[in-house]
Amino acid sequence: MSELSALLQEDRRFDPSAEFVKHAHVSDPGVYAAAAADPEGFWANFARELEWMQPWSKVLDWQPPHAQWFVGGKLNVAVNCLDRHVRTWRRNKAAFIWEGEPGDRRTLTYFDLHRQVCQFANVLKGLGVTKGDRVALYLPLIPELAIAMLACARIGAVHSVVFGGFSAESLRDRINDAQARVLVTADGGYRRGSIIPLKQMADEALKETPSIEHVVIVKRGHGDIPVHVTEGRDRWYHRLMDDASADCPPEEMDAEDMLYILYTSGTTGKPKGIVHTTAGYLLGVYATTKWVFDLKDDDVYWCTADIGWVTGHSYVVYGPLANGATVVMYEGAPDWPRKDRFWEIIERYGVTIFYTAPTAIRAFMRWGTDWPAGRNLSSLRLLGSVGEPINPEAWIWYHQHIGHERCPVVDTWWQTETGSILISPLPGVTSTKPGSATQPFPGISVKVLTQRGEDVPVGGGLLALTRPWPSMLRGIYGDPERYVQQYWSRWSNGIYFTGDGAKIDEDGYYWLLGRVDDVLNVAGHRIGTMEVESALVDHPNVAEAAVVGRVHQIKGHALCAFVTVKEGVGHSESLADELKGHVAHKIGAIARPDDIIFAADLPKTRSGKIMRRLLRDIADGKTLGDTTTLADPSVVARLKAQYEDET
Ligand code: 7RM
Repeated sequence: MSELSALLQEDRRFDPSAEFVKHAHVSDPGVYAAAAADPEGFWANFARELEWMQPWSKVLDWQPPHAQWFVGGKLNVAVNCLDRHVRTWRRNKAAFIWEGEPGDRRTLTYFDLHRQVCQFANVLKGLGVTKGDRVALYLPLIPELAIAMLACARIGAVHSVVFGGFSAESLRDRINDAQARVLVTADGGYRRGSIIPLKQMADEALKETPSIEHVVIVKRGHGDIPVHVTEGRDRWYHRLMDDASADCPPEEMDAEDMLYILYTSGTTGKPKGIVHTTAGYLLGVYATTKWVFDLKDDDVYWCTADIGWVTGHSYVVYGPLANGATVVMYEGAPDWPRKDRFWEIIERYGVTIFYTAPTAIRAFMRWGTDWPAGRNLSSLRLLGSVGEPINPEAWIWYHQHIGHERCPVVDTWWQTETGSILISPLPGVTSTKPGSATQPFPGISVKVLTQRGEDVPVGGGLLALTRPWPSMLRGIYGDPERYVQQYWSRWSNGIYFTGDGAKIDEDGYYWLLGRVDDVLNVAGHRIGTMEVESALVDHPNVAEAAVVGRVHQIKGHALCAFVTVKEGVGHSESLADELKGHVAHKIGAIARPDDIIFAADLPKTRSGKIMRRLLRDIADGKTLGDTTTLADPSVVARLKAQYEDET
């Protein structure tokens, strides 16, 4: 692999500065050995920093592949994120500093947030929601989304957030899979100056969601977003809140009670409902937010992710609030109205910790250094990256032009399933190498294995997790078999398969190499090739479709769809556009294919499997490798010639 050798030539190193080390939460490299010698003791010590209603009797009960952490312990996530701080000097500390894309601004203190969470918890109770019920949240990036999540946590309801960029059909499928009783949505949100009509899309979904009894609508717009209110079913958030009491005793939750479900793409057409529970998840996000970001009370912390993704759940809401941090939230796009919107926000609020995705960094690089140079970024002291491998050039650019060579860069590897960061530098300890996520977090056991499960001490293979960790997923909602088969069956029962390729270098540093399954990472978003294929073949003119990722300068991967059409249908530009629109309508704009390539045939093995590897090579313009297992090798040659003609 040529990408691999390029990575291994990356031998620049960046040590933490003496100044940073002096004040860091962790500066002693001994934490690694101590945690490795007694991982359960390590997690138990950290767990004592949380607030418990009843202590646990056993740290870990591991019946592979089912783990229970902090057995017998009772606690409430909202208490840990709010009440605990409200009782201290943090009562009037800013919890959220929010900015809407059109420029509206709001600040909520911990006291404000606590009150509104309690009120909304009472609203949910008033609608009949009780412990264990599912509540679907389809909202823009506004404080009410975090309020609704925490309100669910307070009364023991299970939230399922659906990213506002997903289509009505995607929302419908998630609501039905989770059997949600209540949907909380908004009139709409703002993105690049235009309105996303969430309620209108929700209405479309609600035609086929029999489990939903009530809909709550947050008024986000300024009267500029039309909403249809269905009497008896729909209610305005602000009206319900006006009448709600701010007194809501928290539900005592078992350590293993469900906290939320979040759908993510996998290797089949149907997204998986990843289940996270109370204590282990809270501990994982609490510990990693504190140590990886070196979070202190005077920090102003900004993670740019949308709350609709796991990064937003863990590092906009639960992790930072559990730490009592001040969190910046921004609703919109980085280039609206100008390409320095992020740098303007950092300057305005004095952001000290900034966490974003490589795809954004590569876009900033393309826009040029004048934009960040025109703003005062001197408040920054730490930079983070997440979502996909960061190429060394982007890492160096980020370090130079945003961090002014003063800020450590933490490249954090994790997944929806892992709940919290598992591989990352500790900024006061780790010497970083651009492009490497460096080392497993203390207490985490990682290995690189071959297909057959042999240990790879140095070199490339598949990334595996060899011990359970507190914030691990507890299952796939409603599908226990898929949980076992998807994650725990590649090797021995008890070794978790991440779906990622990785390489360990001579210094024991991990280099993440991207997905090895049918999951693509497009602009930091996880998209299943099968989902896009299903959406394409759903179109009446399409016979077959195969979707692959093509290497893309900014987005990491672009979606490239090879399509065969039905008898009598012609290949045309207008059909290609129609198919792109069809996918966007079915799944959401994030899944809109970049290229549609009409093919006479798709290359298949003799057993009829589409050879995606060959299609990937065609899309990347590589010379083709071995095609001898193909049923008809000429299909590929024709396709390649055609692709080169068309692009
Ligand atoms: C947090 C998140 C998970 C997939 C994962 C990887 C990729 C995430 C990094 C990364 C290289 C990183 N959750 N990934 N972080 N690859 N370096 N620092 O993104 O469930 O949406 O995606 O993302 O392939 O398996 S996710």
